[in-house]
Amino acid sequence: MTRSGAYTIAEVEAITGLSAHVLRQWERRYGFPRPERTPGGHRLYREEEVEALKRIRRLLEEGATPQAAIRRVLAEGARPEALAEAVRAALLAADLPQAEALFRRGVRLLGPEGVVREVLVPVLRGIGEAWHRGEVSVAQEHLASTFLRARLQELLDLAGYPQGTPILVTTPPGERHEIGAMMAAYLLRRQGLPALYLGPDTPLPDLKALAQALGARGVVLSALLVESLRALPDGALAGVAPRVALGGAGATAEEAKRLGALYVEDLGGASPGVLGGGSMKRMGRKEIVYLAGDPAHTLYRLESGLVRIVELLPDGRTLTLRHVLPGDYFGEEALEGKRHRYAAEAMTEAVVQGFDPRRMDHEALHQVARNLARQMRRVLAYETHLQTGELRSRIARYLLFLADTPASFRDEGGLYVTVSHEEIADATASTRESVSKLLSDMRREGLIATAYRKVYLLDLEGLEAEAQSALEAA
Ligand code: B12
Repeated sequence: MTRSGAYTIAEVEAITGLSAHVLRQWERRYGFPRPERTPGGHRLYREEEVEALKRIRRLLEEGATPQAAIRRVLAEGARPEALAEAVRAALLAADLPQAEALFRRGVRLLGPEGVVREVLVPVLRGIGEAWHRGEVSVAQEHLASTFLRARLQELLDLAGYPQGTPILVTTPPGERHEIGAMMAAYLLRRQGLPALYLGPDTPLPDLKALAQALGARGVVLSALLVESLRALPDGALAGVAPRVALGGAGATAEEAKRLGALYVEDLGGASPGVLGGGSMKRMGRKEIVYLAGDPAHTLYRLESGLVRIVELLPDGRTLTLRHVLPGDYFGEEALEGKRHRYAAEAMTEAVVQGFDPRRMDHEALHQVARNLARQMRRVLAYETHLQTGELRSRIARYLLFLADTPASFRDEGGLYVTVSHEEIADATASTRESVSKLLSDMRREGLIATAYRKVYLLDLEGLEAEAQSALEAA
C-alpha cells in the first residue's frame, strides 16, 4: 500500500486474485473500478474499491457474471459516492433500467435534493469531464446527459406548479450546459416559487417578450461558459425582466454588473429575496401575517398560497373583506406609513414576501399600483357578491371561488377546497351555525361531500346553478 492509503495494480492483483488485465478491462467496459492516476499515469486503487473487488471475486466464484457481480456490489453501497459510482457505471454500460433503479434508490436514501447534489451532479460532471478528455464517446455522453436531464425534469415536475407571477429560468444565448439552470428552477420550486424552466440557450429578445407577456417578476440565468457572457454587449440583460439574476461558474460579479444583472453566488441564494429585493417568510395555515393596529412598515406580496384580509367586528364576528391570491400585494397601509387597519391571515400554507416601500423603485411601485387596481376590480365585481343574496347561493359562490385558488386540491374523492365552516361564515357574512346547517342540506342533495376542513365539490353544475341565483338576487 502507498503512503496515501491507495493500492497499486500489482497489490490489487495479489489481494483479490483478479488479474491486471481483467481490472483494466472492467474499468473500460463497466466504468469500475475507477482508480486515481499518479502523475506518471500509474493506477492507484482506493481501499473501498479493493474491498468491493474482493466481494465481486466471491460472487464470481458463486457463479455470477462479472457484470451482474459488479452491479450488485456497487448497488449495495448506500454511500452517496458508491451510488454515484454505480449510476455512472450503469450509464456507461447503457443499462438504463439499472441506472433508473439506482437513482430511485438514491431519492429514497438521500431525498430529492440530496440525490441531485450527491449523485446527479457528480455523475454528470464525471462523464462530461471524461468526454472532454476524449475518454467517453459523444454517444455515451449524450445518453448519460439525456437520462440525467430526464430525472431532473421528473423531480422538477414533482416539485409542483406553485401559482403566482412566474420566474423564467434558462441559460444565455449559445450556452448549452443546462443542468445548473434546471437545478436553479428546481430549488426555486421547492421554495414554493413559480419557476418556469424554458430549456437552455434562449435568445434575449424572445426571453424579454415572454417575460413581458407573462408579467414575470424575474429571470434567472445559469452561465457555465465564460464566452457566452463575453459575447453579450454592455447592459444586454438590463430590462429583460424587472430583475435578472445571473449565476454559474462562468459568471462573475463584474460581468453581471456590466450586463445589468444581479450576481448570485450560490444556488441557494437565487431566492425570492434576491429576485424581489425583499424578505421571504413561509407561513402555516391560520398563521397571522399582521394584526389590525400593528405598525405598517412592510408591504407584502403573496408568492404562493391563499391569504384573507379580515375585519374583527365590534360584536366579535369576523368578516372576510378580501382574498389575496398569488402575485397580489397586500398590507397596502404601508404605502401611507400608517398602522394596519385589518388583519391578514393565511388560509393555506403560504409564502409571503415583504418589501420596504420606501426602497422600492418606480417600476416596482407601478406594478403595485396596477395590482391593487386589479384586486379592487375583483373585489367589486365578485367578492362583494359573496355577501349579498340567499345564504345558500353565497356559500355555493364561495366554494366555487375557492376552487379557483390555491385552497383547492384533488384526491381520490375528487375536487375539494380546504375551508372551515367558520371561514365560510366569515366570507359570506353569516354565522357558523347557519353555514353548517346549509352545508348539511347541500350534502344530502349530493352537491358536496365534507370531511375535516375539506369540502368536496361533487356537482359543479349544480353549484354553479346555485351561485347564479346569487347574482340574480344581487
Ligand atoms: C456536462 C458538461 C458538458 C455537457 C453538457 C450537457 C448538458 N445538457 O448540460 C456537454 C458535453 C454537451 C458539454 C459541451 C461543452 N462544454 Co462542457 N462541461 C460539462 C461539465 C463536465 C459539467 C457541467 C455541468 O452541467 N455541471 C453541473 C452543474 C450543476 O455544476 P456546476 O457547473 O459546478 O454548477 C455549480 C455552479 O456553477 C453553480 N451554478 C450553476 N448554475 C447556476 C445558476 C445560478 C443562478 C446560480 C446562483 C448558481 C449556479 O451552482 C452549481 C452547484 O454548485 C463541465 C466541467 C465541470 N467540471 O464543470 C464542462 C465545461 C463547463 N464545458 C466546457 C466547454 C468548453 C464545453 C464546450 C465548449 C466543449 C466543446 N469544445 O464543444 C461545449 C460547449 C457547449 C455549449 N455551447 O454550451 C468548459 C467551460 C470552460 C469555460 N469556463 O468557458 C468546462 C468547464 C470544461 C473544462 N474544464 O474546460 N459540456
